[in-house]
Amino acid sequence: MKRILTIQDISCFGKCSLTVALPLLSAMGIETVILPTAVLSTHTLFKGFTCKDLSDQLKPITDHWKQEGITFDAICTGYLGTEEEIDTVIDIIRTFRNENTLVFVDPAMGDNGKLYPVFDVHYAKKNADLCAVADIADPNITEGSYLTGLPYRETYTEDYVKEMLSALAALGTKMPILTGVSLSEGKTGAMGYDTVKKEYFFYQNEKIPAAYHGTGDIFSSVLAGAFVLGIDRTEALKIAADYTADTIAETVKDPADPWYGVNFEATIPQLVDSLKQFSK
Ligand code: PXL
Repeated sequence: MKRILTIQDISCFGKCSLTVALPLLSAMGIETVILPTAVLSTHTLFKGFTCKDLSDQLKPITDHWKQEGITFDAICTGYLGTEEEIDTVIDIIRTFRNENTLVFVDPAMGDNGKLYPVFDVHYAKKNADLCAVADIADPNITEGSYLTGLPYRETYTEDYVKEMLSALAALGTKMPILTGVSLSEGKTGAMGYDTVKKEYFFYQNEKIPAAYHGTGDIFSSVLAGAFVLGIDRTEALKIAADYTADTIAETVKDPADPWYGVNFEATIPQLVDSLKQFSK
């Protein structure tokens, strides 16, 4: 069984970061080891959330794993929190990485042209150091713009997406993947660049006119899981994008309108089905 380490916060209420990565990766048949970087009462889009930083625990926990000889097929990072924490996570990646480890970075820090209110441009720039050690990094266009210094655009051409992918590759990421990319009216999806094969790849599906928190985390978890399972990059994009779209469609039907997070639990059977053709 493949084993992933996922490093991000645990927001007790709110369906994001570890509370989606753990169930989704487990459902995908991957042993999931968690390293919580902070514990929050809710994610940061709620007012008055509490936050206990766990940075000082990261080193003792990972030192113990090292002593035990624990290894990972992949190391994934999501929402972190401080610049110092990013440095610690880079150290952890260096300690546990070998030639077969997939390092997957989701530089979660903003959306719709803006950073989340808790972050500033220094934090955004520090994320570029993390992307530099990544095999795969999957920012959205907002994050890509903060990482590369290219202007954020609401409407754009394929050339703009390719320019941003090149700028992300120049940071050191082997396979940057931009998310939330719309290459034609009514569509959305992702486009990536494989710096080894020098090839672009993309997948688009129907855009559902609804926005919920946590969809980026869901997309990243499933995408990272699909790569770890050895699924081809375009198929991996399709699995992650279709699962995210199906989950948004399911959530739209919920009269409770849970803006704080999607009903990903309801669509786990679809995710599992979509993987059946790849099981060996
Ligand atoms: O979904 C990204 C995310 C993860 N964790 C926390 C957040 C957010 C986005 O706002 O606040 C704590």
